[in-house]
Amino acid sequence: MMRAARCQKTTSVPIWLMRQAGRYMPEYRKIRERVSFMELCKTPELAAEVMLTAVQCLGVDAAIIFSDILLILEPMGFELEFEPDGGPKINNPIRNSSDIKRVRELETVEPLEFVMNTIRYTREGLDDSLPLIGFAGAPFTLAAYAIEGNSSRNFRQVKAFMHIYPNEWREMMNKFAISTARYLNNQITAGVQIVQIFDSWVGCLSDEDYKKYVKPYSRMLIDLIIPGTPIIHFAPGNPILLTDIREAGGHVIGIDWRITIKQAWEMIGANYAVQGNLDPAILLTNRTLIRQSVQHILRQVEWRPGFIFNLGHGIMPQTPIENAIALVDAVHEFGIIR
Ligand code: 1CP
Repeated sequence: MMRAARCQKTTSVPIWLMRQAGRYMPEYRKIRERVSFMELCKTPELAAEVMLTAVQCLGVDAAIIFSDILLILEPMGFELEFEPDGGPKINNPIRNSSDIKRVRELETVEPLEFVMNTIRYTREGLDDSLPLIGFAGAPFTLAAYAIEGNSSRNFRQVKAFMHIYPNEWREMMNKFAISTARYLNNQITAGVQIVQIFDSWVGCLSDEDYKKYVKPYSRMLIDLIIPGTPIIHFAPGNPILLTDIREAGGHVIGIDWRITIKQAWEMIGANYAVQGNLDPAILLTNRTLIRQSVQHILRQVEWRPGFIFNLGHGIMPQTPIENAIALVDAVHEFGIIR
């Protein structure tokens, strides 16, 4: 996984899955019967156990810390809750220009020390050969939740805000970039080997708006990260943005299923590693179709160095666990590099 992230030759194709620990797993649902999602994130021993169980059950080649991109919003001045169905809710979202004063830069990671402890416990329980991935939300995706207040389909409020209040937008995006860099650097010091930046909803923008309202802050964040740790930049939803996403930074570019790996690599350039890009819906089908889809993706890769197999977005809660295992097994079977 580490060699692939650095575009070096490997003997096999590494695989991990976004949201590999979660509601599709019976062990996870059992733990969630007794603790809320937020409590689980804030109980490092339990959070580590959830991820270690998933890694062991699936046989993946990396662990990601069990946490959430939205937790940083609490110490930055937002009242964050998760609904019983798991959906996030912010009780004091940003709605006008004066609200921006409430956004506090994260000056110390002390309020997020539980994440650092999750890293320590997970690292302790994880096989030495497997890397641990740290993560955070990118400035735009954090801003989307801070302004919309919950999950959104059309992102109308965040888009309207950035067009109407460009100065306040800049101020807020700067705070998200600086705070997130501090958070990720502390994750690195606490023991993660790779970091992934999730810009999960940025695909709702045009390339022009991405360049103007988002790219400078994603770049600022990435430039502030301690050199030497590979960075995965995952910004799905709109393949037109890929050239700009690569320019914003990162060593590995995350790809969704809307574009083939081959097309993506042409846009991004051979010096970058790519991660992706199976449609998570394929995991709702059957073993035969999953195995065919794996072979189809691997054919596109043509054994080039710098490929990490993953889904194009998070695993769906309806996914049968045996299908997720079949995927990992198929990548390990067909991904041997001669
Ligand atoms: O296995 C893992 O990867 C677990 C760690 C993890 C990660 C990396 C969780 C646990 N969340 C995330 C990242 C995350 N959180 C993202 C980026 C990934 C992506 O694009 O899918 C996003 C957008 C969130 C925000 C969030 N938190 C959502 C999405 C809501 C929306 O707008 O659609 C949800 C449902 C949560 C809660 C959450 N986070 C994680 C889990 C397992 C859950 C479900 C909680 C539960 O009901 O138990």
